[in-house]
Amino acid sequence: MDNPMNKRRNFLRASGAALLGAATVSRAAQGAVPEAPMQTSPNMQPPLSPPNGRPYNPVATLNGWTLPWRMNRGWKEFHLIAEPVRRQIAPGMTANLWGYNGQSPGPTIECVEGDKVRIFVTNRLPEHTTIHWHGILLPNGMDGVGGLTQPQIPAGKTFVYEFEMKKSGTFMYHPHADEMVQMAMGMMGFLVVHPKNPNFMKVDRDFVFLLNAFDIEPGAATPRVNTMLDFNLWCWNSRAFPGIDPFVVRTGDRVRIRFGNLTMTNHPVHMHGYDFEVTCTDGGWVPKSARWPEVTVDVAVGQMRAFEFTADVPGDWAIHCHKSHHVMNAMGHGVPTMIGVDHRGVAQKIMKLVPDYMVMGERGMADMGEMEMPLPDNTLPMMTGHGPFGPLEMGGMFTVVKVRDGLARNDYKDPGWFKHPPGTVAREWTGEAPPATQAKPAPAVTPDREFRARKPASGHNH
Ligand SMILES: [Cu+2]
Repeated sequence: MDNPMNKRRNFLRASGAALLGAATVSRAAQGAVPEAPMQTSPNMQPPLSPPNGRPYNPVATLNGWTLPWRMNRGWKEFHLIAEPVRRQIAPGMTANLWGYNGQSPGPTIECVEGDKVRIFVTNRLPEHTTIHWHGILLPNGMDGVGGLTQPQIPAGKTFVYEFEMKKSGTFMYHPHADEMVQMAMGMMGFLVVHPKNPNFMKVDRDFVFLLNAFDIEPGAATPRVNTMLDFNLWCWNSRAFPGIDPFVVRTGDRVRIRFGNLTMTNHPVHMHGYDFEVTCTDGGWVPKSARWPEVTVDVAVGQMRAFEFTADVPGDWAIHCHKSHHVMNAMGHGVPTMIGVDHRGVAQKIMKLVPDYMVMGERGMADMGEMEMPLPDNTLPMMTGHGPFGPLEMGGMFTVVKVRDGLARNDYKDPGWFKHPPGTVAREWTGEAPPATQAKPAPAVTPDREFRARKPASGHNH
């Protein structure tokens, strides 16, 4: 495309790549703001191995990427650009959001305990903003609360944050200015501080994502920003199923999955096939003696959790929020419960008046996963996705942990559906049906003596 915006992006992307290779900065460039790399793809980019500075094991950002930096006289320098972006939520739907460096969420920032970081923030939004570094221990004036610890960053201006990373762990960043609007529009990002010792709590695969939610009217592209509770698109990293990447894992890998919740409600995140332990929160690492096994971890608003497991059973294991309306896309709200309602006759009468009338939900809603319902443009089906055995009937906060034998260490490519060994899939029973047992009449209940004895005589029951 010939639009000047794309030209700028391509230029910056190219210079971002060059930036990576450069361990030092020329004297002339030392005083200048570093280039801001941009990302145009909503797909997961390979983990970014550190080209300089202290070594660490990089994370993989679901449907996201890591922000390159430059080293400048002992400081790790990053450049974030707050700006309007277009984000594909899933194939078939793109939203007008606000984010950083071309995407929502913004790029993951990775650094190491002890690093001195300098983060430039350029504001290309139509209003002021700030960035709060959620969970990071830092000097008060670097905390990013507009009006309280710093002046707001006006539209068009660049501010700089400088602090030392005092401890390792799992953190995030988000505006602390016009918060309801700016978070409803998708402004947030992940921040990982790796331990100084790369062998501390070492894992083979380390995934990160943020839970976020939008309220986008079917057929529209821009979120409503005054919504308090009634969001209709439940996302991981501004993606909804079937747009969320799978967690691709090699059999035997030690795996960590870290997430933060910037929606306005809690999410019980449930993984099938494994039990796991929460090993980190936004407050820090959880000591072994304080962990307990779980298969679901509830993450409250503004919290972060990381859990770990050893991937010793191959398969396609569902992972999702356990609130059933959070594994659905928009359109779910106005549909009445029709289970058990007999439509015969009624449908014919209505069809005389409304030729396209369709009866929905008489036997449950599963038909809707299969049916190609007419939808407005730029709208995701409410229940969708296809697996190797048919429609998945999911949406929103749902994806799959794909555990496979023999993957290469850095292979995060989708391996396709699991091929189950013969005889290991639930199947239809075609033998003789079990004999129908007739329920025996229940024996007459005789109140037992002790109970009668204890019964209060006065009739007071409490
Ligand atoms: Cu949820």
